[in-house]
Amino acid sequence: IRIQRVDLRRVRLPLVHQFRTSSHAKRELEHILVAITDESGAVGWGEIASPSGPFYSAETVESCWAVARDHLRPLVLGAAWEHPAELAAALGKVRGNQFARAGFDMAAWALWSARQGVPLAAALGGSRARVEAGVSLGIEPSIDELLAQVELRVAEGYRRVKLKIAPGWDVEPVLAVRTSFPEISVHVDANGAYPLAERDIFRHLDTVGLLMIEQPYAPRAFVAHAALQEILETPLCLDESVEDVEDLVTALRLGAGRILNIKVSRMGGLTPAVRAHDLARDEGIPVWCGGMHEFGIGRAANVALSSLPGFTLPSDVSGSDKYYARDITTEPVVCESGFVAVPSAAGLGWEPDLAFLEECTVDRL
Ligand code: OSB
Ligand code: MG
Repeated sequence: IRIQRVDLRRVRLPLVHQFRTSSHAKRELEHILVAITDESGAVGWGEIASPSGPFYSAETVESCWAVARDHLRPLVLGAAWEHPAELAAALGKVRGNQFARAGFDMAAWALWSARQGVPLAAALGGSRARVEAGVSLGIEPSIDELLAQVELRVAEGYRRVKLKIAPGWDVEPVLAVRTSFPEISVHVDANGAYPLAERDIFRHLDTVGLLMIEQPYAPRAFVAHAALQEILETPLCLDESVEDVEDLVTALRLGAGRILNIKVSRMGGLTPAVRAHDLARDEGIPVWCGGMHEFGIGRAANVALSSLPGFTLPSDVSGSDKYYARDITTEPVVCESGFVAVPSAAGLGWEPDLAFLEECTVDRL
């Protein structure tokens, strides 16, 4: 396969509900879409779902745009490949910049699976017909507003909620949700907001019956996570810490967590995400697929990835409507009774809505 054309566009969508994490709040998102066209005219779409600012990882929309334009696009235009893993290896010449690389890797898998005539999920090794979805709830202005959000999502059929926590917004809101909704599974995500000396909050959260505690400390703090895991019953789950498979090897060796959140964006694409899945499965670590508020293209990739056998915990693959009044695909991703159906059509399974994309595109190349 030779890619003859690479189109990049920056696309903006408003969020239906403000989302606040320990680091920042957002009301609209700008992601970069990558469309690659091969010699047969087949097109594959990918999404670079980087946040605007460098608060989740070092990347930003601006850095992704520059790296995509100046480094990844030329690499993709120059490469010949038979399988997406070969293209991913070529993209690996660029260090870091996982979000940017992920968009190209995703586009290659979408194109390749369509050309093979198989659904992306099957191409990746997935076998599930539907994947269990959870929702991620941001920090709300009050506990009552948080409880209202949980109630809404439970009424929609979700049975697992993840609550964002931060110093000053942790034990109290988590206990309130736990006691008001005893039947759902709850997990918390600190996005690395706690100082390494903080133990008491986590000892307290350890008594609440949480599914997991996600990324309590800073990304590079593998040793601190291992020390915390030793004193807790609740599994720790790494997110930001694991940017490549070698980080996972480090985490496993140290015992820095018992669950892994795999994100296509954070790992640099579907190719490394599948590798991380395989390694975690061999080591007996349950995994789930994390999200970055993806638009329909990235969301479709998350659904496909979540169909792999090691994804035994609910993933952050909520329906498009959780975030967007209208998604960029002709059909939205739909969650029913807590599950998203895995498409059986060849390729990504969702098509971009080209007319609507024109309306939300703010820049292109
Ligand atoms: O830590 O999982 C995270 C969104 C932005 C940055 C970090 C995270 C998130 C989410 C979104 O929790 C989950 C989703 O896409 O549904
Ligand atoms: Mg997280």
